[in-house]
Amino acid sequence: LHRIPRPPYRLPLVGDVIGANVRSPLQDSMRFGRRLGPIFRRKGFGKEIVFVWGAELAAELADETRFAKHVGLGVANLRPVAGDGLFTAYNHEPNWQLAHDVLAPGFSREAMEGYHPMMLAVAERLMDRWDGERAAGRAVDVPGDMTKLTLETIARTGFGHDFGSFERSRPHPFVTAMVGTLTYAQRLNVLPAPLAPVLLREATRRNEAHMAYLNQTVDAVVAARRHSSGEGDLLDRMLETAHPDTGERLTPENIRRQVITFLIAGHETTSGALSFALHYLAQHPDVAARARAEVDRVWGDTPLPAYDQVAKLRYVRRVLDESLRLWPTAPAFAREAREDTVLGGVHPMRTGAWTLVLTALLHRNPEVWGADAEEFDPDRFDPGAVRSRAAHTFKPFGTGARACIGRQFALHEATLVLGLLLRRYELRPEPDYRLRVAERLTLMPEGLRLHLDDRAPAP
Ligand code: MNH
Repeated sequence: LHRIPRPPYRLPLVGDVIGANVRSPLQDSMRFGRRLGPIFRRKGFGKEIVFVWGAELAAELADETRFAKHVGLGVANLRPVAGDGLFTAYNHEPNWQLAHDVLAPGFSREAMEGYHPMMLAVAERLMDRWDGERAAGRAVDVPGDMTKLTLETIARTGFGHDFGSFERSRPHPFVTAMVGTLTYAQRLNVLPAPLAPVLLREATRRNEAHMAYLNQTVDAVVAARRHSSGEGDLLDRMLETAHPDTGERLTPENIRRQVITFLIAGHETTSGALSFALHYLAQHPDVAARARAEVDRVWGDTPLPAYDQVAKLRYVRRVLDESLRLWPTAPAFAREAREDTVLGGVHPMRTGAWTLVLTALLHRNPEVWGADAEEFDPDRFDPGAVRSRAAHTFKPFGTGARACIGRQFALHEATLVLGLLLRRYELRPEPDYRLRVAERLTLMPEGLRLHLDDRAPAP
């Protein structure tokens, strides 16, 4: 460990407090990392964490024969909510493989094609609302509305449930409870474990209430389905499908964990990704014009794009990738050694020892992305540029067997929505807006509001 650089100032007990802010552990770590180099450590309240953002080291950690997902920190803190659901399951828990095999077909091409009309219907609800705001000359609350959109999308496609988000002026209580538990799970990371229950007594009580609300909501969704039937959505798979080889089924308690997992994992990060992309489009009118021209060319006058027309928006997709490069909304993931090993030929790791891959900084590593790595430029994702880049340097969806199961779902939904919005609106930023990023394990642009203008006639 002594070979790994750490910040110079360290107090007993509290650790590297200088420059640390409990509300922004990730952005603090990015600042430390830039100074300390591709592998570094930080200590807070007795916990020492090793971070990696060097390209070679990250590529090594992606080797599934030597490393695997580690359920630690924020992910482990979500165990009380999400239990052995797919995202929070330990590698050795049998319910991971079982649920993975039962649910994977829910993300096949055929399944996605089935979700497409529902995704379109939700996007139209958003545009109805935005048309009203445009007519009234009001700016829209981007993260708030993207959260409504993505929550409705996963709830309807996955579970046949309608939260009625667009009929509400305030966020649905499910969202408030979810944001509460995510924020709480993040706070536990930055407080000393023995003191957390004391310091967070009030917060802990609130968190219990939030978890109870999440459970209750999910139980109601499942109960409703037991009396009717869905059309082969995720919930149907959970309730009806036996494992093709073993015939095993998910238990009711595990189904509850999976539903919570999918309702949260299935919307929070996509909402952030869409919000950052809209921010960058508003800040870069040249990029927006190019993307809009592509939508016009590929979609023509079809009022409702077909499933196949979405993946053809190559440039819109690059805008999304570039946004996820700068602000990967799940900004880190943890990897543990399967056997005793030596990382980078210098850092010994025992079986089970783990490190955090700091995706947000790996994605800004100048050795990979060049001296202008901090700039927004979708052309970095031109096929030629991608081919000439080292492998394992773009990891917004994690890596290996435990990588994101919802990747295609998120990319389809987000590309579709960006296409529809670009076709309909010109996005104008508020003149004095400076990007601030809020952290609650995931990332979100804080206070982002955009003005909607009628589209300028094509030049
Ligand atoms: Mn998603 C795992 C990022 C959208 C459901 N997701 C992960 C991981 C990352 C991630 C990173 C791996 C975490 C780790 O290694 O500890 N996910 C994203 C991002 C988006 C996203 C950036 C959107 C953009 N995720 C979605 C959507 C769904 C979903 C949409 C569901 C519909 N994700 C999951 C699940 C897992 C996961 C479930 C856990 C998979 C597993 O461990 O088997």
